[in-house]
Amino acid sequence: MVLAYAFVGFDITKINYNSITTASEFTTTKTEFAAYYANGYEEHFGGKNLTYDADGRMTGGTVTTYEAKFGDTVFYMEFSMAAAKIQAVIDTVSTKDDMQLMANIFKGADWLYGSDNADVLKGYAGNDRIDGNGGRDVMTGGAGKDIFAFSKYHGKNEITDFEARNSHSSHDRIDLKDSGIIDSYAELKTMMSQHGDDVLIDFGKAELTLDDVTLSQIDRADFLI
Ligand SMILES: [Ca+2]
Ligand SMILES: [Ca+2]
Ligand SMILES: [Ca+2]
Repeated sequence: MVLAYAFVGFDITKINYNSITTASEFTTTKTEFAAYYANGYEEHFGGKNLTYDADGRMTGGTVTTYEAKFGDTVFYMEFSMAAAKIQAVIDTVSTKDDMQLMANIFKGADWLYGSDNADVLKGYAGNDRIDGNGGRDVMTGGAGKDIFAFSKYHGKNEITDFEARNSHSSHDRIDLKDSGIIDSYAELKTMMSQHGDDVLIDFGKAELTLDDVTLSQIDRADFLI
């Protein structure tokens, strides 16, 4: 299970570890591989038994944390991956393998927390819990029965692949238990409308768009209230 937290707007689909090859300074210890950029940005991989070759490339051990910092922490995640696999991704210019790495890291049941700014969060396979928090977030659950948390403190969020129970055997749900907005499905229903291909749930200030979903596909079972 991966725990991922964004503290400032973060786009998980834009991760490109090849940029590490452009960093100006590095830390290469048994427990940390860190890259420091001229502009102040930092990337830290924490781990166990990390080993390196003469060029400072990771060759062995396990990476268990990743932290991006720009002054404060921008993004943090806890996971487990062979350091050599991450190094292989650092070595290539293509971002295709970065996305494959993310799909691999997030293949289980994960928890993803967004910042108060605009985030792009993706759960990939597994039954994930995704909470975008404030800001205009774009969330993708991927395969599996995902739960998207939403409340009046959230911004204008979008779920790109909401799988309603009526149309999918393994379906996603929206958790409104701590929403502070509604306490019945009847009330919720009055806030839902069809906007083109999408269902819009208008909570006033906060808004949730379910892409490519029709109102007829949505029912009480799609929500935790
Ligand atoms: Ca996942
Ligand atoms: Ca957010
Ligand atoms: Ca899903």
